[in-house]
Formats: sequence, C-alpha cells, structure tokens
Amino acid sequence: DPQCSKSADNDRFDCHPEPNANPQKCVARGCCWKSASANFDPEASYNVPWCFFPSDYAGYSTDEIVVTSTGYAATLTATGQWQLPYGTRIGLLRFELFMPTVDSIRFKFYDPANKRYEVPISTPEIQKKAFKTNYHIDFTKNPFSVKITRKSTGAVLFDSSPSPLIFTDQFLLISTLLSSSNLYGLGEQKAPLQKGGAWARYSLWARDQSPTFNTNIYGSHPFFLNLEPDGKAHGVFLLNSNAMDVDISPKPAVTFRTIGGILDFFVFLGPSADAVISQYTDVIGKPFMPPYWSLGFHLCRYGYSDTAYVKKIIERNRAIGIPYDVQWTDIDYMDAKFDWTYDPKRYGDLPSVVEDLHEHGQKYIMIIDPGIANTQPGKYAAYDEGVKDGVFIQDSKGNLLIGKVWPGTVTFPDFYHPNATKWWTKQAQDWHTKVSYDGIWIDMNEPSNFVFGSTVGCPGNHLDNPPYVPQISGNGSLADNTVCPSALHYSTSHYNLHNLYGLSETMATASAVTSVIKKRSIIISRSTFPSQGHFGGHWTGDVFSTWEDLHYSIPAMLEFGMYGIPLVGADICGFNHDTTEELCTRWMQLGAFYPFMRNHNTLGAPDQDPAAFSKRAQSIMKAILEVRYTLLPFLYTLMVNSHMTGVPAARPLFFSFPTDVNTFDIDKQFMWGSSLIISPVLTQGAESVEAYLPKGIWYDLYTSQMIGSTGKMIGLPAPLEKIPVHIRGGSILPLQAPAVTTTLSRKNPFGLIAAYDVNGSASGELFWDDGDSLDSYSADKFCHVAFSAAQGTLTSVIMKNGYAPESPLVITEIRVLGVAMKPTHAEVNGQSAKVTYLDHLLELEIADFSADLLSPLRVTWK
Ligand code: MIG
Repeated sequence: DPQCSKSADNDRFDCHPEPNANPQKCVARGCCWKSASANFDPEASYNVPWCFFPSDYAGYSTDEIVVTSTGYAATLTATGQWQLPYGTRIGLLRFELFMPTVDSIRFKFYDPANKRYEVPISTPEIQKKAFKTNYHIDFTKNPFSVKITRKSTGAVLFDSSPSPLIFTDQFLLISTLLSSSNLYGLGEQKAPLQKGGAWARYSLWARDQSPTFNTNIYGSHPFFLNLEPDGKAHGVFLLNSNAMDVDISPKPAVTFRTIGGILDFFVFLGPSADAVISQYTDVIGKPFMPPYWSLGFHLCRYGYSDTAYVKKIIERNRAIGIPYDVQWTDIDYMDAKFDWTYDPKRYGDLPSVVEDLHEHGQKYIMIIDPGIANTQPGKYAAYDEGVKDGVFIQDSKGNLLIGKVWPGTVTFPDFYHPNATKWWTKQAQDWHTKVSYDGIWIDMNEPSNFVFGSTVGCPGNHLDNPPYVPQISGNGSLADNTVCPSALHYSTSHYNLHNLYGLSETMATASAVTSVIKKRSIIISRSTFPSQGHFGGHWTGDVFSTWEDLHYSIPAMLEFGMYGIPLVGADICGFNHDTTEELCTRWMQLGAFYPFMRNHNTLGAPDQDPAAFSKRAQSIMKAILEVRYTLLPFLYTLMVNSHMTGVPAARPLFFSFPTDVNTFDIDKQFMWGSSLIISPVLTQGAESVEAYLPKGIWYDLYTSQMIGSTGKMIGLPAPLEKIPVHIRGGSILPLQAPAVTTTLSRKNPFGLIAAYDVNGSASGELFWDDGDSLDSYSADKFCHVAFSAAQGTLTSVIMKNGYAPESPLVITEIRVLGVAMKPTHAEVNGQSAKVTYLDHLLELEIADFSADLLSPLRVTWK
C-alpha cells in the first residue's frame, strides 16, 4: 500500500495501542504493519509503533467552515472505512472554535445530537471574538483538520493533520504537531521535567501508587507547555477527565487517546512561559492564597502511636530551636481509623496537645480519608447523616457501593452531590468543636480502595470493561485499586468523574474549613486535577527515601507549578523505606526550597524529625530552616504573585532564560521567582555540585561571593553544611530575621539584599498583609512595596497601602552586592547610618538605622 510505504518511523501514529499487536490484527484494522527501521529502544516503555495509520485513514470531512460571532463552526461527517474495534463512530460531529482573547483559543468537537459528559469545572464564559489576535487559524476540509500558528513567527501551536480524528462513544483520538521537542507537563508522573524527543506514553487515571517510572499515579493533568524554536512558549490544555493515554513522538507530536467525554481544547499563546501559565490559570482558576504560617516548616509521620509520642517529637524539636510552624498527625490519631474521631485512649488528650501548639504560635493539621465506615450504623454520625442526605456513591443498580479502606468496609462520598458540601461541612464543624485544627490533609482520594471495585466486584458492563483501556497499571482494569467505573455519582458515572475525585474533595473540604475557621487555611490533597490550585495544594505522595527520588522531587514540584498548584512539596527525607542521616540532611536542605515544606515518614521507619539526628545534622537542618525563614517575606511575595497571576513560585530555569537552550532540560536545579537559583546536592557523598549558571552575575546567598557566568557548568563547593543558592544580579530580596515560628518571625525587623546586575541596578518587591485573613486580596487589605537600586541609591515606592499592622514594620539592615567603589557615608531617609564595606566581596552593608518599611524609603551612599 503506497499510503504505508510513505511513513518514516517518526511519521507513524499508533493504530494498535494495546499490547500484542501482530500483522493479522493490524491489517484487520485497515492499518499498516512494518517493523521499525531505527530508534527501537528495547528499554523504553513505548516505541515506534509497528501498526500505524495509513495517511488516508478514515476521518471526518466538511463542506463548509462558517464564520460565527465567536470564531468558526463546522459540521463534520465521518468518512472512509472504519475498522477499529472501539464501537461505531459518531457520524456527525459539531466543531466550534472560539477566539476569546488575543492570546487564547478554545475549540471543541462534540456530538450535536446527544449530550455527552463534560467536565464540571467552571471556565470563563465566551461572548465575543477578540478584535485582534496573535494567531492564524487554518483548516483543511477533507479530511478535516485545524491548524493554529503564531502570526509573528509562523510557529505551529496546534495542527491536527498528522493523524486521523476519531470519535466514538468510548474512544476519541486526536494528534497535534509540536513546534519543538521541548515539551513539559502531562502529569502526574515520575519523569524528567522535559518529556519530548523520544517515543513515550503517559497515561492518566488517578491511582494510589508510589511514584515509579511509566506508571499512572495520583493526579491527571492533560496540559502541556511547548517551547518554540525561538524560545517563545505556548500551552495546550485538553479539558477532559476520562482515562486517557498521551503518546509523545519524536516527529515531534502528541496524541491524546481518551475514552469518554468530548474533545475540548484550549491553546494559550504566552509568549513567555509565565504568560502561558497565567493564561491557563485564567481558565482553571488562580491559585488560592495560602496563610503565611503554611510556608513555615511542617512535621509529620505515619506511626505516632499515641500523643506521648507526638508530644515527645514536639518537645525535642522545640528544645533545639528548630523553626517549626505546624505539627501534623496521620491516621494513627483516629478511633479505629474512623474519620472525625480520635482514639480515647491513645489520643485522649489530643485537644490539649493542639491547644499547646496554639499557645506556642504553632498550628495543627490532621489527615482525613474519604472512605466513611459503614460498620457502626446508628452510632456514627458521619455515616448516618451521609445516608440521610444521600451523599454516597451508589453501585450501578442504585445500592450503596461498599469498598474497603483503613476502617474496614466503607462508603465513598460523592463530593459532587448537591448535599455533600453541607454534610461534609457539618462533620468539619462538629470536629472543630473538639479539636481546633488549622488545616486538613486529604489522602487516599483517587479514591483508593483495597478491594477491586467494591466488596462484590463490578458488574462488568461497558464502563467497567470499555473497548479500549489506556495503558494504566492494574492489569488493564480501570477498577483496580479503586471504585467500579460503573458506579453512580449524582450526575454521572464514576467512569467520568474518577479523575476529579481529589479535586471534588478538595473543593468540599476547602469550603467546609473556610466556613468553620473563617481564616485562610490549607487543604493538601494527594489526588489532583486542573483547578486544584484554586482550592488547595498538593504533596507528591509516597516517594522513597532514595537519592533518585530526592532528584525527581524537583521535576514533580516544577510541573505542579505549571499546573497552577504552586503550593507543593515532596515528603522530605523520603516516605517509604529508611532514610539515612546524610540523605535526610540533603533533603531538608532541598526541602527548605519547596514552597510546601513537610518532613513525613512511613509507619515503621525510624524517626526522621530534625531532633532524631546527630548534633551536626541538627545544626545543619536548623541553619537551612533559618535561611528559609529569613527568606519567607520573599517566598510569600512570590505566592502573592502566584495568587494574582498564576505564575509559580518555584520555577524551571527556562522560565527566566527562554532563549538559553542549555536550560531546557534542567531539572536538578530550579529557581524561586527569577531571583534565586537553587543547586542542591543529589548524590551520596558529594561535596560539590556541577551546576549550570545562566549568563549573568550571580552571588552566593551565604557569602556574597560573586560569579560572573558566561552560561556554563560551574563546580560549586557543597560540603554537607551547604546547599548552593545564588542570587541573580538585578534582584532585591525582602528578608526578615528568623524565629522558631512565623508567629514570632513576622514581628522581627526586615532587611533587604540588593544584588547589582552588570549595569549596577536591581529591583524587587514585597507583598505583606496580616497573613491569614480571607479577604486580604479580594478586599485590597494588603501592602505592596516596590524597591529599586541604582549607583549610590536604593528607594522604595508604596504601590499599595491597604494593611495597617498593629505595630510598625521596621527595616534595620540593607546589604548591597556588587558595589565597586568603597562608600564612606550612607544616609537612610536623611539620617546617617553605619557603613561597612567588604572590598574582597564588593559588599556594602548599611546598618544601625530603623525606618518604616511601609513609608517611602530613600537610602543613599557615597
Ligand atoms: O496506605 O495514612 O500517601 O502519606 O502516611 C497508606 C497513611 C495511606 C498514604 C499517604 C501517606 C500516609 C499513609 N497513607
């Protein structure tokens, strides 16, 4: 067949995605069979397909593309001979394309005759077409394809022409060409940050699964960011929550193969990576504003068998002065593992432990699992009230679906049920009258189930056994380790809502906690879906106490930033297996730069709280925590920026250096904003790091030592005492003296570090507010100070003054890095201050003054 012979390896699109393809099966599908000529990697999880679509395979065509008030529309008709074993095609499809803004596009393919399931997240309404756009839209009619290019460069942003378009009830496929192999996103996966360049398949189906390569794990994010050849960025989001595969090919191209819903795409034009995430979060929701305390250090473990153990941990870490804001407890506290209860014997004094934390300016968070025990009817309010309100998931016949988790047999709340949030809020309220928690940790919400589908299995209908199952773990079964896909939520099947379970629980829990606490809080969820960040954060699950997982925590953190979930971190020191003192020390150092910093450990593993280690390790951990607490005004400012724009606090290097190709693959280093580069030690025994410093001036955070880089790998000394961190020339960072809690550190004096760029200038900013009011940003109750420095001066402008602290915020110290000439005299707001100049470091220190941080500052030196 001439249509087959034309296909070079990289032009192939998989016609037999299931395992065990053979020539007979392939030809029966009307597809081409040919072994790969090259690039076959026996180690890879996915390779060049040997069974692939001929270039004229069945698709859809149209006679006419109509211009509408919002964009374009067309009616598509199925064409060609259809031979795939995935049901019949929908004969007529509707295509609609919207052009809501100059830099964004939305388009959908759906069945105009039958309403299909669509993802229940709220997205902005589109009423009109942008007057001007930065993109071109082109179509082909037969077969139908859509192509979007960037006007200024011609770069491809979306092009569906390379593979057939397929749309059956339970099998939908579309491919798009990429503009380069620099591809990011498509999680949640344990994988490198940069995912393009080779054949790969990432499948999305929420699963209780420790992060391991090539497996679907807790969350689903059908979003990618692609860098164009000139460093511009665009994003593509498929708003679809069904189980799916995402195939990556070196063409470069991406194929989405989903088993339900509709094809509903968004394309975001950036052109910077920041702008892509900002546009993406315009659609899925901006990140929630976390309370200040949540940026402090959190301590947790699975296996605190009683409160005596918890108290011992609290006391021994306080005793050595560890900066430490939040103590957590895991399922150990529960009475027989029932939600919203505590064990009267082992945890009888939990309320007073929490009171003691509060008296010390600390906070308390406990775990809640979604499964509600059904074994004590009439005696257990959460269950009884849930049954009365009808909020539990039902089996396909309408009976309660019973699964099994920690408390034994359970029902699962349907958090999308109209009564669910009210019922959940009542549980959260009643519980708060007993234990005055400050936030909630929600685990097991894929949802995880210890039995297959339910205690009686699954009926095995078309939802339990669809004609195609993406390449997920669990012996090819969607029900493995979770609820039957055929189970019923209020609005639709679990088949459709499975990937949204964690998001729906986060939304209900955030709403409950907000109405109970009436202050900002955090909900940290294991399972996530787009929009999660608008309601809560994420931790990356059951990572191993290994050097490898220490490394992979960086791409995991960075990709969640791109998903609009900036409050993210991994279990510091590792969860599964035993950590070592060295690994834990290195992990505390890296973890001090996770936006969400929690040390957590599994049942049975030795303690790994800072006080569990030698004096030397304790003091290293304490020192890096003091560095983090010193930097908290800067981190908080980044989180405010995230809240306002979506741009993450912890970012890949390429966000700041988009034309430096050396940065595109880097996932062993990362940045805070565009001002700090963190280059952790990730190998055992290492005392230095080979780190990439992009072109420019960098200053060692601890010693102020300057490095002028031409953009190259540099060996940085890193004895166990030190994680290399550099300030980018051109930055001004707001700082505050550390303390053992943020309650105390927030009262300390502020300082600034201004690091000159090559032109001798620098700028920065500070956002500040009371740290925990719900309306700080919605009601403009915050302050925003902009700083700038040039030769001999540093000034501030009060951009917004919406928050009046109880006592004035004072600034008492300024360091300026890169000052070439020794000054002898400095003045702060007209008063002379003390000058110290370190000529070997070109560092100027201005001290012995006190000025109001929320009034315009004018510092001069000569
Ligand atoms: O099946 O609550 O990922 O952080 O410590 C294990 C016990 C259940 C899994 C979570 C982990 C937590 C653990 N949970």
